[in-house]
Order: sequence, then structure tokens, then C-alpha cells
Amino acid sequence: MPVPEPALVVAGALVENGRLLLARRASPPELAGLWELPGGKVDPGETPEDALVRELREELGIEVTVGEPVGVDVALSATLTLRAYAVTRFAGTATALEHEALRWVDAADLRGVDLVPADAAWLPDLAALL
Ligand code: 9L3
Ligand code: MG
Repeated sequence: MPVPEPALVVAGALVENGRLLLARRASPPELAGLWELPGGKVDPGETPEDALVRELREELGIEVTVGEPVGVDVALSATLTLRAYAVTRFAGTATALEHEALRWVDAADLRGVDLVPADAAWLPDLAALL
């Protein structure tokens, strides 16, 4: 039987002035209140980069350029993989359109943040960006 490729979730690491943008999830209940790199699922036929541009437009109201991957891919389940990319913003002001809140963290703040478990794997990689 053919084994399908896991579907991909992409997330953006936006750093400006030595601070990383984090977003507090509103759902699902087990992740609500925890902080993440904003992003979402790649749609069929969409490139990961195009999906991240779309997700950050939908979630934050910003236009970004997608750079290099950050850290390693994280398995969310047998069928879902999570990947982070560095992004740079060229238009818009980040606004919590789908999250409970946004927060810009420096290296010290980052160590004390309650991240969603999957994103915690990237802590050293994220700290290296700050
Ligand atoms: N997820 C984990 N870390 C992230 C993102 C953007 C997403 N930084 C997980 C949460 C959900 C799934 O990926 O289980 C799909 O994300 P979304 O479409 O609910 O944002
Ligand atoms: Mg999302």
C-alpha cells in the first residue's frame, strides 16, 4: 500500500529589533492559552512558502517574505508534520486576527514563555535568532 506523505503545517519566526513575535492560541482547548509561532496547514497544491504567506496574512494581517527553515521538522502525528521558517515583514502591522494575543519576546522573555509543546523543540534555534 502506498504510504501518503504527511501533510505539512508551516509556522513563521518573525524577528524585529531583537524580538520574536509569538501568538497565543485560542483553540483547541488543549492548546488554548499557549504561545506559538503563527501559521497553519498547507493546502493541497500550495507550496509551503505560499501557505505561510497566506496564513500570516489571515492570522496577523501582514505581508511577509519567507526565508530559510528554522530548526528541524517536528512530527505532530503520523500524518502531520510541522516546519518553521524565518520570515521578514514588508507590509502591515501584526494584529491578533485569529489569536487571543500577540507578544514580542526577547531572549530572556522567551525562556519563560509557555509554548505549545511542538514549538518548544525549536527553543534553541529561536534563541539563536535573538
Ligand atoms: N501547530 C503547532 N505549532 C504551530 C502551529 C502554527 C500549529 N506553531 C499545530 C496546532 C494544530 C495544527 O498544528 O494541531 C494546525 O495548526 P492551525 O491550523 O490550528 O494553526
Ligand atoms: Mg494557525
